[in-house]
Amino acid sequence: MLVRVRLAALLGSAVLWFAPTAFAHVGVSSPGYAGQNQVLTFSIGHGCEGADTFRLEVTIPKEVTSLRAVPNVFGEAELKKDAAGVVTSVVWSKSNVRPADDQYYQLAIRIKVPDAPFTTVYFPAKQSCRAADGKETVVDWAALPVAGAEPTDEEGPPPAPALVVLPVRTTGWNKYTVKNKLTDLTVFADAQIVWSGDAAYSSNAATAALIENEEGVTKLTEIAAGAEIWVKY
Ligand SMILES: [Cu+2]
Repeated sequence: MLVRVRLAALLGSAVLWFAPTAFAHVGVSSPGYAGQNQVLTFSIGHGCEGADTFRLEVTIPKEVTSLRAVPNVFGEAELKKDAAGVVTSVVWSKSNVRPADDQYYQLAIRIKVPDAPFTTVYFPAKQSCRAADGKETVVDWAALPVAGAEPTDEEGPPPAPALVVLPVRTTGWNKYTVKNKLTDLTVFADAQIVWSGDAAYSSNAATAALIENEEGVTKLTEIAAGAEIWVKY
């Protein structure tokens, strides 16, 4: 515990470091916080081989039961619903197609984030582009990760936008019980430090070096189901 206090004191003066979220293609702002009303932004990194994007259809997973679309430069969204009135997809489209792919579009929805911490929710998206000569292209951002495989960036099928759900947090220390085993600790990329017993993790290189060099502290690489952890944001 002494060790923990000492490291914590060191962290007190550390500058918060936020991981830039990579939106290479079509992605969603992540993480979400369990049970919270939150605006999710879908970013369209680029069009289709030089052609402007004129339509995006986002499939809404069953876990999301409360949703509103945010109007944007595409206008107001069309909400597709099933027989029970549940929104199954959100469609934005615009009629003015630009002659070049030179815009960065952000399209947003406000949802109640599913109350399921440490899970990932997928929003498959269909991107449609139209070139100056009228040729249309559709890209399906729908691939789900394959267990054990490295996530690919430019190769492989286009990945579905993924929302990582984390427990509600406050600045400072947060105590959680992890329900499912966690092997990817990068969900804590913007935490200063994560403790589980005498093991610690940080995505910050300087803090990670402190962890490595501190006697009696081991490097936390995964978290067992049912473990209690302390996370400092
Ligand atoms: Cu891309």
